[in-house]
Amino acid sequence: MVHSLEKCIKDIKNSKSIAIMCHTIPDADALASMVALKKLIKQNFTDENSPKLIDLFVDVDAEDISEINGAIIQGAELNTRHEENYDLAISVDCSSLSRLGKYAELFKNTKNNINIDHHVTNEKFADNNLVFVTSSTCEALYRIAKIYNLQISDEVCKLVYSGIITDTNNLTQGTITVNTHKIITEMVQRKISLDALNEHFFKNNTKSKAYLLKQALDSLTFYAGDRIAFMKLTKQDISDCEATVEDTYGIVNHGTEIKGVDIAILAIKQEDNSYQVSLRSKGDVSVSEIAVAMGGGGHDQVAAFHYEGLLTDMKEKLLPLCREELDKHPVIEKEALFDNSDVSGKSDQEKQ
Ligand SMILES: [Mn+2]
Repeated sequence: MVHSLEKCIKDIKNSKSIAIMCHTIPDADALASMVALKKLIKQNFTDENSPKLIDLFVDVDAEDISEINGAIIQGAELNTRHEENYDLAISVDCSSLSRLGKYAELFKNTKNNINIDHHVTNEKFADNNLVFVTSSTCEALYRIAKIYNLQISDEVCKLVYSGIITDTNNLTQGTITVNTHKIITEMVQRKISLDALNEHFFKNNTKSKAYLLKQALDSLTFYAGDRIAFMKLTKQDISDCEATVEDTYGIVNHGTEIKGVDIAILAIKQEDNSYQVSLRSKGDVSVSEIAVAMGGGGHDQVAAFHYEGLLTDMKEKLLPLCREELDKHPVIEKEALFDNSDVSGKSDQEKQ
């Protein structure tokens, strides 16, 4: 890893033009890692003598980026191609070449390319693949910056923090490690206003998103002895609620918040009648292999796939896979979380 990391840093130093891109239908981690990477490169590898052209690309319509995530890229120019051929292309937060959407071509055709990501299912599609098992791509970038002793500005910290909290549902899921907490400690020590970021990402839902959630909850159905919670939406629902595609993020988590539910599914019918399906799980139940079997990918507890065909056919394939996974993890009675036997009411004298 160190070797390829060194080569990446060298490539970044030596490139005069760089195209940074992330996956289509970008989430906060994808957008924040693009902007953070651009800032890191500008702050550490450029000056008047060695200017660099750094362009950001993401295959998405502007109206499909929510106000909340829009704040991340505000003022950062997107999708303007200033160069025909770039010296270097870097993809962030993207597990496969095809997820770059229409910019996959640009990535593939750039003579040097780097893939920085944290998805365990990453297909290592670049010349140089930096895939870290971390909470988020933002955390991976921060780690790289620390390894190379790069200058990390407060603004970069704010972006990194945003990527971490959004990819871990406010530190409640995903691959959170001691390192994740160390980074947050460093940010608290730097007196970065984390409260404002928490409020922005977690207490800032639009009315449209609330209506969309209502619509999704209306469709809630249970399977496998109530261990699977299934919800569906359509693109029509999204426009009826005046919501955006991004407003659908997080809705699937409401399924796993239900007692006894181990797998939550949200299927969103697209305009072409195909389905974008999100999967969530909790405990030891993993949805990553299920997503792969359905043609997608992701993490143990967070995964997704795209399905061409009818909803009934999709469910006929998906639900048995889920049941198979659930059979590997039978319901066991949960141990008491707290041990209060030492304060059970009887006085110590009585016990003797
Ligand atoms: Mn991510």
